[in-house]
Amino acid sequence: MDRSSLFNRRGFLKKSTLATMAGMLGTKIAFADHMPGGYLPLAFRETGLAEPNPMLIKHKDLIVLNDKPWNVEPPAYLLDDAVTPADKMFIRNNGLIPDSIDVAKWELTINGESVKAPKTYSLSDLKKRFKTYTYQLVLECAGNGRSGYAPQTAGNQWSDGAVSCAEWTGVRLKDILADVGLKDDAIYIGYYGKDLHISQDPAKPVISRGVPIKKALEDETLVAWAMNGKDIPLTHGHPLRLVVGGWPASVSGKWLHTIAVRNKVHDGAKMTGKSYKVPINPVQPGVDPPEDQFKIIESMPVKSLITFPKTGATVDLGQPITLRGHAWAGDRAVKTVQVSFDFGSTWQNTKLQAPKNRLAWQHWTADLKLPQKGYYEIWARAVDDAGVSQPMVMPQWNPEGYCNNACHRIAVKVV
Ligand SMILES: Nc1nc2c(c(=O)[nH]1)N[C@H]1C(S)=C(S)[C@@H](COP(=O)(O)O)O[C@H]1N2
Ligand SMILES: [Mo]
Repeated sequence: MDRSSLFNRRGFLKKSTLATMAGMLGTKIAFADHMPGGYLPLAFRETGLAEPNPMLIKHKDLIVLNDKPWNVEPPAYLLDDAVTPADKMFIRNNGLIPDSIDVAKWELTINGESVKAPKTYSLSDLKKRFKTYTYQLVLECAGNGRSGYAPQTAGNQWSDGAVSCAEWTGVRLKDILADVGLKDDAIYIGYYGKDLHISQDPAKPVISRGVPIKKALEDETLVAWAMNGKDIPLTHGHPLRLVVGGWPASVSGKWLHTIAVRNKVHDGAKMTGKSYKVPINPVQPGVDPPEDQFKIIESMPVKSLITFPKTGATVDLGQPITLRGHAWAGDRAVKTVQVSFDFGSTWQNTKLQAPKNRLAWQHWTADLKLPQKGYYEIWARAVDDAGVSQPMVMPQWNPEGYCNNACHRIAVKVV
């Protein structure tokens, strides 16, 4: 990590760095103006990451794919919790975290061609005027699993960790939109967040995506101010975030300040071109068709993770192990999860729980007895309630490397 981006020319922590640190600590640094030049507070040295890392109070085992902007993922075994805690949650930023956030002055504006009249709410308006709901929602980056595609595609080379299921609290977008009043021609919404383009040019948009009005009006689509019962962490969208479970997490806009209700498909940054799109017709790996032959990714495909044990575990012969993991299927529910330890020749059922609520992930466990000494791969395969299964090795290749829902595997040794 480049220290010069944290310190100003005189060698003191930049105001923006201090604001970020305060956000991470949940409180201001007292006597910050007394800190010596070049000094980095202890709390930001003990993250265990190779370099001091002020953006993240994150588990030391997280893997940094990129620090400009921050893209960070947990290895699969860190996703073992039923509800993903903040310190183990992946980060996908397209730009720079906003510099200064004044929660007292934060507003949400609803505008666009298809509102009867634009309307603006303060955070306390939102909390007072609408009923509050809490849901566990799966947010998976559409690029999760990209590193598994051959030939390799451009973009962050995520393994399997760009997915989370946290508990989000806020108000229903549909209640806000009912209060604003929509015209009959409303077909899409688009969000705008306060993050800065990597060039620091405020005129350049970072990301502004959206969903069809039908998805926007679902009960579980939230405008949220809390995650896991606390203020949303700065990196994950503090103080306000759109949360749309089951779809590419790129539609869940962080640092939310505006939602536009559109009379056409939203055309914000990363809605156009080939971003978050896949070819309408399957292509041969390596073939990149023209733009007009792509469609926008909507519900994410069925997928599962093995979160216990971790790859590299050693088991004594005859000792049973209980595997654990989660499974999810975009807008659908998961019907079954099976596991195999013989490269998919035979499969055994797991115990699969119902989701806490629609669009939450489902937990599964399986008791396994590995029959002889040696190296094993354990594979997990989920099937959704429409009968669609995870592919064993690789799904349909696509030029941007999205939606890789191939079976997750772990390697263990029996000794
Ligand atoms: N404002 C804003 N919202 C954003 C992004 C962003 O860069 N800026 N990234 C999106 C993408 S691509 C993903 S995958 C998720 C990541 O959410 P997380 O960092 O909280 O895990 O946020 C989405 N919302
Ligand atoms: Mo993403």
